[in-house]
Amino acid sequence: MKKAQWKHLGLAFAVTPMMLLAACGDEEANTDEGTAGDSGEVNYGEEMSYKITGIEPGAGVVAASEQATEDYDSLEGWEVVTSSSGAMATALGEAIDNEEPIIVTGWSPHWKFQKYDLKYLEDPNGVFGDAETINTMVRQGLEEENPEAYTILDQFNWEPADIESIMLEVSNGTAVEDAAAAWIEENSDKVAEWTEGTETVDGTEIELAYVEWDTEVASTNVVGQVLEAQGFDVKLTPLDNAVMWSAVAGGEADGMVAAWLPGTHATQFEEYGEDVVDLGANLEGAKIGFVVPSYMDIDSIEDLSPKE
Ligand code: PBE
Repeated sequence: MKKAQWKHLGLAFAVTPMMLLAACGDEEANTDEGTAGDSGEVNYGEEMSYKITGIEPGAGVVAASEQATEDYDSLEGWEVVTSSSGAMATALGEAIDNEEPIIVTGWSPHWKFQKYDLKYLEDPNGVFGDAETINTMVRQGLEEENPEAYTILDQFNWEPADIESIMLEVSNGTAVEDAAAAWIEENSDKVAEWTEGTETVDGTEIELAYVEWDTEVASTNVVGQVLEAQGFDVKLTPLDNAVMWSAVAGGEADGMVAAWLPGTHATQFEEYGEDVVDLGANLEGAKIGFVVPSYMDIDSIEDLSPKE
């Protein structure tokens, strides 16, 4: 179901030098039109006002994107405009409807790859890191004080296809509570592995922190419902990224299933890592980077042009 994101890799190396040559020779044609020169190359930067469509300011992918605008000569003069994950998705949808260029601060798993034909821009400098895991972090003392919840959180583990199916439903208008409940019902075997070896409780409180990113909304709701079915009194608390980490580190929240490592939340892990308990990956194969519609005629961050 997931699109092959690397299918353009080979092509990029062949195309890039040609495009650069073409760009040098066609400067005037490009400035006149603002769109296509004789070579057929498009000045996407100008069309996008040298703006990258970001999400919440606290997100790791935004920090990495800002880093990219500093590291890549091709992004000199570009700006990452922050907003929200929802606003980014809306902007992406509108651009695609109009076949306009857009660069978003993207991540996977995400429903956008199922709904649209998209690609990651290659990142030869490695600013966005490689494949990541999403880890579960809990507060110190949870294992002793709330062993049943600790065990369920520790055993929570699923695949990109699982979370994507929920995210897609939600993006199509289903309430996340309903999408999570339906997934749980259809995946009782998987859920049974998470609760294996635990006993039900009678209203023990458990608070999970999360950020309102599509991925985390889906995962946190699923885990919350599984805990609820085991008898817990569950509270889900949406926070800013840094606050989520500090809440678990300080024990205000019991845990979270939203730690993107090793790259995306490296700063937060460095700051709070010693004060949280890392229960390891709940999902493998996550990734962040610049994402563009496949109709855009570029493959790498280096194919963009600095602001003139
Ligand atoms: N995200 C989704 C988050 C982690 C989960 C990639 C938007 C971030 O960038 O911090």
